[in-house]
Amino acid sequence: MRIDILTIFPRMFAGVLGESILRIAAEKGIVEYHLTDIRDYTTDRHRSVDDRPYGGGPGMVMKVEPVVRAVRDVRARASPEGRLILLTPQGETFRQARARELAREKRLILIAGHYEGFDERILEILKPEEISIGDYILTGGEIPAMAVVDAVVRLIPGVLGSDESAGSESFSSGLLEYPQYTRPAEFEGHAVPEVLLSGDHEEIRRWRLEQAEKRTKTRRPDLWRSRAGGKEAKGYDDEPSAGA
Ligand code: 9D3
Repeated sequence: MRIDILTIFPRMFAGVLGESILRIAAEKGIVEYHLTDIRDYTTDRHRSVDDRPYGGGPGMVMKVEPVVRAVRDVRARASPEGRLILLTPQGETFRQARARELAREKRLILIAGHYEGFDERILEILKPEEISIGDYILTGGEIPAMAVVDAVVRLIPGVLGSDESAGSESFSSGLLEYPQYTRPAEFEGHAVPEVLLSGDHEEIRRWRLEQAEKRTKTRRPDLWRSRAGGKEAKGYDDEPSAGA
C-alpha cells in the first residue's frame, strides 16, 4: 500500500512512522509512506496556506489552491488514485470497521489540516471522505492522520506476526480484553488469580471469557449491545433504567 500524507507539518510524522510496527511494515516493503508539504504548492511570495474567513469570524481558513494543487500532483506521481481522506472534526467517526476496509486498499491519500477549517471549495472539488477520530478538539488533523495510518497498517496482511495478529482481538470478538498478568506471581500482596496458575486450559478459557464479558457489560454497554448475541438481553448501565 502507498500512503500519501499531505500536511503543513511533515516533520510531525517522522517519529511515529519511523518506529515500531509502522517502520517495520515499510522496511518489509508492505507499505510506503510519502509525505508532502502543502506549503510547497503555494505560489505567493509569503507561501501562505491559510487566510482570514470571508464574512469575518475567528481563526484562519486553509486556502483552496495549495491543497488542490498538492492533491493533483501526488495523484499524478502514482496510481491508482485510491481513497482520498480529509481529517476533520466534521467527519464520520473512525472505527475498526473503517480501518479494516481501508486496509484492503492499494493506496490512501490523507489530508491533515491545521486551521479552524478548510475552504469549502476543497470539499466541492476533491469530494474527499471525511473522517474524525472522536469527539474531542485537537489542534490539527496530523495526530488523527497518524491514528488512521496506525490502525490501518497493522491490519495489512504480513505486518503483524501470527501471535499478535488481528483476528483474535477485542474489537473483532466485540468484547474488551480479559485481565492479564505476567511474573511475578505475587507483588506487594497482590496475587495473580489462582486459576491462571492451575494449568487447566479449559478452566482458564472460561474464566477469561467471563471476565471479558463482565468488563464489557459494565465499561462498554454500547459495545455489549451491538455485539453478536448481545442483543437479546436487556438492561445495561448506560440506559435510563440502569441502577433502578
Ligand atoms: C470551533 C469549531 N472547531 C470545530 C470543532 C474548530 C476546529 C477545532 C479543531 C477545527 C479544526 C480543529 C483541528 N482538528 C482537526 O483538524 C481534527 C480532529 C479533531 O480535532 N478531533 C478529532 N478528530 C479530528 S480529525 C481532524
